[in-house]
Amino acid sequence: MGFPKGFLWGGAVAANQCEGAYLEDGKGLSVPDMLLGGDVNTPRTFLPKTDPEAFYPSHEAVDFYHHYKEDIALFAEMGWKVFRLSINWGRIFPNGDDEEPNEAGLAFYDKVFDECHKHGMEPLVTLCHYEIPWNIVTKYNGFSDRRVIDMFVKYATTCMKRYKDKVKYWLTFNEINIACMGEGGIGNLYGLGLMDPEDVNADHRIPLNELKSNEQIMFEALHNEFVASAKTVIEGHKINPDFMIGNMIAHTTLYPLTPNPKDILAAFDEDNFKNNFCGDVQVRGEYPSFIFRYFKEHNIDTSYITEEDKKIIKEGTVDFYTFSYYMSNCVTVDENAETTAGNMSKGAKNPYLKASDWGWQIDPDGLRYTLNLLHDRYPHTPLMIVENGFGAFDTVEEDGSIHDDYRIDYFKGHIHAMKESIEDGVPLIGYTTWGPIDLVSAGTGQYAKRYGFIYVDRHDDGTGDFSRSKKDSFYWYKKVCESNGKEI
Ligand code: P53
Repeated sequence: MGFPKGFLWGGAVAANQCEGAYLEDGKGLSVPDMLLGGDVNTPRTFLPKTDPEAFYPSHEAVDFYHHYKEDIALFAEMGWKVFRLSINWGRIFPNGDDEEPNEAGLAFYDKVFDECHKHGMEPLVTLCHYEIPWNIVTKYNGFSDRRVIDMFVKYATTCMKRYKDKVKYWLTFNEINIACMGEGGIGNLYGLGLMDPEDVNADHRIPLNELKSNEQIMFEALHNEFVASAKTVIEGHKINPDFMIGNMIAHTTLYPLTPNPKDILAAFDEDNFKNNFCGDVQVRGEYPSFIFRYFKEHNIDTSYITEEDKKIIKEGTVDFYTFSYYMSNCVTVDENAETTAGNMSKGAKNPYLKASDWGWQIDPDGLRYTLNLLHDRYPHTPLMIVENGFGAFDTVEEDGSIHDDYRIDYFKGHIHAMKESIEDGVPLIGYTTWGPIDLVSAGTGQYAKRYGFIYVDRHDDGTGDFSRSKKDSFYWYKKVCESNGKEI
């Protein structure tokens, strides 16, 4: 059977991780602009009073802002059908609460989308990929303030009206469930724009995982994002009924570590909380019953879930379900079990799997399992994998070549798993690999954690000339796209 005709092959980036030009053409500051880099053992730190001496990786990133023509031409050379990117909210509404949008920001994305179409690629746009304007954090405490719902909807509909004939595929919030992934300040700040006033005004570096967080506020803010997302779906369909508007879930697939029924249940509960809760709200249009037990046991007052909001959430369900898949983890009640390395998405170590240098366990079979689980759960909803990839150190040989067979191996396994799922009858419509061009890591802020088919000469000490070159994986993925997945 193989991949269906018209399958959407491509790659995915986020504005804050590739554009740079962080204050150009009227852009306002956003959350990632306040973050310094870390590494596998050292969390990123937050430093709100921008320090001219410090190195903020998002400020220049890989300078896609000035290289987009060259980069899109390289993507097209691989035979892509789709390019997933985010619009940086702060380019359009620099403070988030501005009356009028910033024309220079809108004009930039016009040029980017025109360039995509010139090469026969559909843009797939994420409206908010960890890019909440900084002013919304400091003035409103992010999405905890209900007024931010309408600010987001105004931003989203401004984009949807402007680009209604250029963009068909939209995603509302990147990895909306990141707040449930147990990383304290990271989920709260990246995903929801929440900060304690004391932390906002800090004049010293604070490790991201040490930012203060409060579950009651977190769930209210998440609820406000659900409402903002649903309203965007409703309004978007009025702007263009052909729009496909989706959600986006960070799917870390979870297995019980042992056949101990306690482990089975622990994995089941954690999977519901981390992976299913947000997806259920956005696909089925209502809060799943299991989450109310969690709320009760954690003393969450749910009076913020109003009848009016419930109607909006019911009406604004998504047209397709999209997710990132990088790894699987194990869950156990055994507190002495060995855990995986890395500073994001920790779990118990699976003795059958190898991991990347960042401790992310490599599990292509888990992707077939995940696709089938999701199809069972949401039988009438098309699925799309919008992030999958392998962060690794790359070595540039003397002649400039980069032999990244480890990356090719990773992709081979995962694309094979997709093929298997399609045989199983899963309605998978597309696949965009993460970071097709090297970019700044969200978790660690590193350049050295490279994902690309295209290498960028830019390093964690701030050196490099931003020149682009093709890795071996570039030629390999080109064959995959051009043969519609026949040649893996
Ligand atoms: P980095 C954690 C777990 C799974 C996906 O991640 C995650 C995260 C947060 O780091 O994020 C997504 O760069 C995210 C991208 C990010 C990518 O995964 O830490 O949507 O912005 O770059 C890879 O290696």
